[in-house]
Amino acid sequence: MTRSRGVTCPYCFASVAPQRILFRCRGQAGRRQGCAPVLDKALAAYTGSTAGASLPPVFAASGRKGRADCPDCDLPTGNRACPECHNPLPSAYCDSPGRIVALVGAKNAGKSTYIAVLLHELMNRVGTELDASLVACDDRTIERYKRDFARPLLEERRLLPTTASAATAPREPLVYLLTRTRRGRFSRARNDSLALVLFDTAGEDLRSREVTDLHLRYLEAADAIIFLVDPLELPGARTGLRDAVAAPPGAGDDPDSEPLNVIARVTEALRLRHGTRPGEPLPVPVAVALTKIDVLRPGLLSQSALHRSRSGTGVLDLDDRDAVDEQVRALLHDWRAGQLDTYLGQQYADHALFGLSALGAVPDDGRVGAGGVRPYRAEDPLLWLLYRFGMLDGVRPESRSGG
Ligand SMILES: Nc1nc2c(ncn2[C@@H]2O[C@H](COP(=O)(O)OP(=O)(O)OP(=O)(O)O)[C@@H](O)[C@H]2O)c(=O)[nH]1
Ligand SMILES: [Mg+2]
Ligand SMILES: [Zn+2]
Ligand SMILES: [Zn+2]
Repeated sequence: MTRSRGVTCPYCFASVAPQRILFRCRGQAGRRQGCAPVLDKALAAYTGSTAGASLPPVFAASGRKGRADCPDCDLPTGNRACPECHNPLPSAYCDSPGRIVALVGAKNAGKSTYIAVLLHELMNRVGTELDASLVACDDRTIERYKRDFARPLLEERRLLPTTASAATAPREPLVYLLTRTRRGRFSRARNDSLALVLFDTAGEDLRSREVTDLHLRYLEAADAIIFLVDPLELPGARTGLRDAVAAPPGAGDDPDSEPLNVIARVTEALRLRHGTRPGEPLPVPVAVALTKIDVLRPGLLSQSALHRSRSGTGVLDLDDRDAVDEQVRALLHDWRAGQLDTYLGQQYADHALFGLSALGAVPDDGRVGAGGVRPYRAEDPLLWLLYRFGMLDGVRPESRSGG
């Protein structure tokens, strides 16, 4: 993928040349005589509120080394800001190749739940496995992750509310820096960093062709797509469900929310940016995941690739990958959703199929099941994307030719 050397602002998705990045004065702290806070109109326009928008001023400077002196108070600052929306551009974000991962799917597909669980996995079990740290790039990300995702779902074990449309609530991305230490056999350990931008879209906003401006820019800026599909919404999947699981009321009744129609709208947005001809496949890798696979009959999964846990050795097991891909493809075809696979194959140069469960069990009455959140293969799509981005090795344990 070719991208300009600039930075894509993770808040407004403007593409910013490095010399245009602004600095923000560090202001008055302790005995430091920095500039006083003033209302930042650009920032207030972005958040839709003046609350929290009174900050020390921004200024332009050639700050190639990541620092500049404030023209008013002479104090040096390393705080950078987007010239368009004035949101902070964390230095780790400016300095590392950023990858914007668009997480899309119909209403109720499981996007918010997935974000909560995936980030938690990366900060804990999977992070350890990969020798990787996941660190939030700004304070708002830390706060928002805690308030909107981790606390309700993981601590209080309540299901997350429907995500509000971007038309009514300002959407904020979650911006993280993922750093992996790699120890090559012959070379010294080195660190690879990747800025990961996740944006929790409201399924509601992907229902119509008039996707909001912000969504359009987000989708156009995406380096990879994770597309979540709820098997409960696939009419043909009903026979494969556990007896206790009822399809959601009205499932499959709204053609605008059908997975194929949602991905078609996303694809149209991506074509705008890439300027590809209609018959030409898009270069953006797409991970398509069936969510909530805990609702499937146990018999459907036994002796299948999806039933096995991943080996978990800090590499991508390509044999396992092929087997899961095959199995999910077979499930989609059995469920009369083979069209989805065919469409993705036509539109994208590279798509991979996954099956996962963020919760690990069917929730009950608005709450996570009694055993707590027990994710199953939730990290698989991200591992594949890391592999595609060159940050994770792929191996074939069974055939010794790989590696
Ligand atoms: N059985 C099961 N149900 C799940 C799982 N993840 C989510 N759900 C159910 O799906 C519902 C919707 O999940 P959300 O994560 O809020 O869905 P969303 O895609 O963010 O929906 P919108 O915000 O409306 O676009 C949850 O309230 C749960 O009932 C899972 O792993 N297993
Ligand atoms: Mg949501
Ligand atoms: Zn911006
Ligand atoms: Zn100043």
